Amino acid sequence: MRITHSAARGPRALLRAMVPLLLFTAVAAACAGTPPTGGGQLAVAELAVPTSAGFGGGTIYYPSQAAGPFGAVSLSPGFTEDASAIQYWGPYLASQGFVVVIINTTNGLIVPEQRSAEQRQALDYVIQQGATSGSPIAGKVDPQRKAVGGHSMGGGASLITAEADPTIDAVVPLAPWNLDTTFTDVRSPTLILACQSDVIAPVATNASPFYDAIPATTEKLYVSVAGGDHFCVNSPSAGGEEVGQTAVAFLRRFVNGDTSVVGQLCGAGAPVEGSVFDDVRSTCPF
Ligand code: 9J3
Repeated sequence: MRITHSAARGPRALLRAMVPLLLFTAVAAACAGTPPTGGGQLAVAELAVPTSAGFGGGTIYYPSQAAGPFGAVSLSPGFTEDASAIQYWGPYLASQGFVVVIINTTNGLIVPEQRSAEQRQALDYVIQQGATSGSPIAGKVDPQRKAVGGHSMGGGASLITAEADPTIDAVVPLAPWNLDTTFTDVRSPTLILACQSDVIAPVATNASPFYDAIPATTEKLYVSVAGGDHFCVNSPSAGGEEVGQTAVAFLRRFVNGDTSVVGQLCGAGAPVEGSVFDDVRSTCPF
């Protein structure tokens, strides 16, 4: 879309518009980041999701020994990425007591609106599997506790999902990207994990205006990783362990209704601007 628009303004504009895409292609291979440290205590198993499920398939990560039920989290990768780009979030969150599906999209080139539709199908799939006797996750999914997130266009998709489905309990966009910044209809608590030096989805035209557009009556938290590139939050600890810890606390607070973690989000234990984060904003206390 951006490229078509720019083409009308001439070749130089087209070239400028393509720079993020070229940068993206150059670094996409390394985008999963490093395996995280500091996960939870629960043993985790994986369940492969076939493409016949309706979206592009993917993987469900779930607590294998603990009974649950747990909240469901549906995560979408970004433009040209597949599930592997954000794979470390799966076992990390599952070890903390969530059933997480990380999807492949039917096509790596689809736009955020389409990623939102596929992410919602995946959320429904997880809930349906949780209600299916014989499924490895039978009884492990609470259909009333739902969160969405995703990287880049997948992060934009998660905000679109929240606008369409107010029963979503929490939204966690990772370095989100979308052409339209006016997310004024988001009513679900939102944690935006941003990357200060992202040149593919610059915070000034993406994460920051998204945060500002979400009404102040919606609980929200914005943390930006100092010096982070577009892939700085593809893994829960790539940008520092505080990234994963903040996401877990936010999901516990708003998916599980666990107020014992608010001290990690607001007040003395809240994320602070310093060596890890360059920008922290919130509607605290919540
Ligand atoms: O999902 C993404 O990484 C979006 C990056 C982007 O700017 O795509 C433009 C074609």
